[in-house]
Amino acid sequence: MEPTNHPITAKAHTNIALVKYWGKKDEQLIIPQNSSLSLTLDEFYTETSVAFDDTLTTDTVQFDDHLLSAQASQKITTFLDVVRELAGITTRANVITHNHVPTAAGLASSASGFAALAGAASRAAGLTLNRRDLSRLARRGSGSATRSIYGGFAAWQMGEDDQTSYAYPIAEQVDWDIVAIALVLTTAQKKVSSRDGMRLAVNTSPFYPTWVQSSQADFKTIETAIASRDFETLGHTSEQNAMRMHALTLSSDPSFSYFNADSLKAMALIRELRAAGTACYFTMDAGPNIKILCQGQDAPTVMSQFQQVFGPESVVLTRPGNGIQISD
Ligand code: 2P0
Repeated sequence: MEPTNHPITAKAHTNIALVKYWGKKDEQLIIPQNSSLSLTLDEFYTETSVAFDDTLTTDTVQFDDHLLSAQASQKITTFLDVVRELAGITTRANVITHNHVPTAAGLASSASGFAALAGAASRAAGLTLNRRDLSRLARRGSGSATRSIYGGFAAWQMGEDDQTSYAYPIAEQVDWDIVAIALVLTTAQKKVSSRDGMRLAVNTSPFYPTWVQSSQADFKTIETAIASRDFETLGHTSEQNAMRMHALTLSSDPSFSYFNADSLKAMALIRELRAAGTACYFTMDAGPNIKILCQGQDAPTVMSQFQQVFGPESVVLTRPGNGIQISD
């Protein structure tokens, strides 16, 4: 394979999991214990350029205009090694990456980051991968990146090995008015990484086998709700699934939590809004920020409630986003 003689740029959006990925059965290849399902979001994305260059002796990574140290770019170099092996090359690369997240939202995600890197690096290395193979490659960087190859609703089929663990589209064009409102409650780094948190759950939570079972039931329920545009079932099941994932952190040894006081306050407010008749539901990942799922018609009401409590800059409206785009 011959690397291209010019940089290749890819743009990939982040995604919010409605059925969460939490736990691996192969740490090296990132094969998950359960299938997951997500909605790609338009507002948060990563743009990455990659050029392989014979004159380089090491990979260089520029991240939001800062040059990363060799230590900070280790995960990227390890990922580029996977691409080099696939392409049969040893050439080092220049990587330039920008995360587009509004007002230092602290929502930067390894999902958009490794999806964009997989797209740009594979094409720059001379490979032409179809989207399924691109999702398998993105998976090697970070599990959630597997799903960010596709727009709209996407699923990551857990599979059992490198060939069978990939993402596929469920509905790339979302023709109903569903939105996610991101509540930015803190921009602080999380204390327990997803990677460490999920390993601890697999190894120590007595509830882990039940999680695997119940998440598969949630997957089927949400798949059906998407097909029938049943927003309430989708929202309710997503919220339940998120809380069951967080129950794994509480039941790990040592136990920990991604909640902070504001997360609990936001959840209580969503339950109140719901009791008063607004169909809105929450979900939460490996950090205290909350995402609210609702329909476009209810977004102004929901947003104004949260703007009053947490400040206008903490509330960001996002809609279903597109799949990966790669320059020629
Ligand atoms: C998800 N999360 O499905 C779940 C829900 C966070 C909570 O995937 O170890 O950065 O790189 O595969 O993908 C975040 O974990 O973890 C994640 P690795 P990743 O979106």
